[in-house]
Amino acid sequence: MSIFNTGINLLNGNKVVPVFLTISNDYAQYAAASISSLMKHANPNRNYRVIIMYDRLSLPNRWRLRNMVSKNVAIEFRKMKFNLHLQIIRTYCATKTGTGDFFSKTVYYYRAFIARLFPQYEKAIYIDSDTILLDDIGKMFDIDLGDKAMAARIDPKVTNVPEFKGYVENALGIPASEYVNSGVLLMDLKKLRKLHYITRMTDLMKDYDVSLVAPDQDYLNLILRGKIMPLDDSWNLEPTKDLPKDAKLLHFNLFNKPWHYSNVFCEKYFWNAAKGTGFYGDLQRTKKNFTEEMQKEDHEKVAALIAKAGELAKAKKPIIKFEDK
Ligand SMILES: [Mn+2]
Repeated sequence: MSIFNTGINLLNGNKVVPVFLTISNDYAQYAAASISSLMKHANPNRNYRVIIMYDRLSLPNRWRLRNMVSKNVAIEFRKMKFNLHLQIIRTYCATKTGTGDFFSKTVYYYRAFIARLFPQYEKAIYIDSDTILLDDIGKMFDIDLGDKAMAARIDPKVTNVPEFKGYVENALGIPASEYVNSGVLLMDLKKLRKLHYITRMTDLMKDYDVSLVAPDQDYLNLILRGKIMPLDDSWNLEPTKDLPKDAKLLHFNLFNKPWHYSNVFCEKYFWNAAKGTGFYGDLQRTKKNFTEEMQKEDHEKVAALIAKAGELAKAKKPIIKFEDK
């Protein structure tokens, strides 16, 4: 069977597990490792569709990702086309975030479009490209959301870093114990459509002249407050020395990427997954070419982000007032 046929029979299956990633060329290498780990742990009796939303992803990179397709995991692409919401996001990124800012790239915001752009799905998963699966993602898909619009993990960086905690509680007005990380999401797309999620997000971006610390994640928390179910920690774990036995998904969040640094906790899971892809050589080169100068910049970015959070944490009242209409 040619690769053109593989996956076609998945199109009509109503029990397909849709998993979204949003990338551009510089994410392709580690997104490949994430997808490879998803395939390795996929249930052979189930069908999955990995849907890559992209902007500026070269044809060779799309080919290499497309070639990873397996018997029960289809790989599809959706280029983000111009629309007014995207224009608002681009304007926000160009004017409210610095060039060295982690969130200056519009690709971070594409997850907000999933409900709007894919009306054929009622439920879907989104994962960051800096994740590695250690278990079947279909198990997360099966979690019953009840009356919630989403499931996501309470963000450990916010509960553990005082500047982030102060920022979330004072500037956003959300208790740290409720604030979630947006790197792994189980979404009820019907509910998100009903809430007009993307419109609410871009309305906030237009209406408030503020530069947030983690913009799309902050907006997500503001808009969906009270509508999010806490996802078990095992589905969005930060790398540690000793992983808990029930670990299901690793998230190399924000800093200390294994493709940049040596002796990163849990790096072996990443490199093992990367080996099975056509991007292994690229990843080795990326790591080799990550100079001391770049490490220094990386550390400065981290420090700047924490300092920005610390500054905004001084707010006497929330800087954004989201009204649930
Ligand atoms: Mn991440």
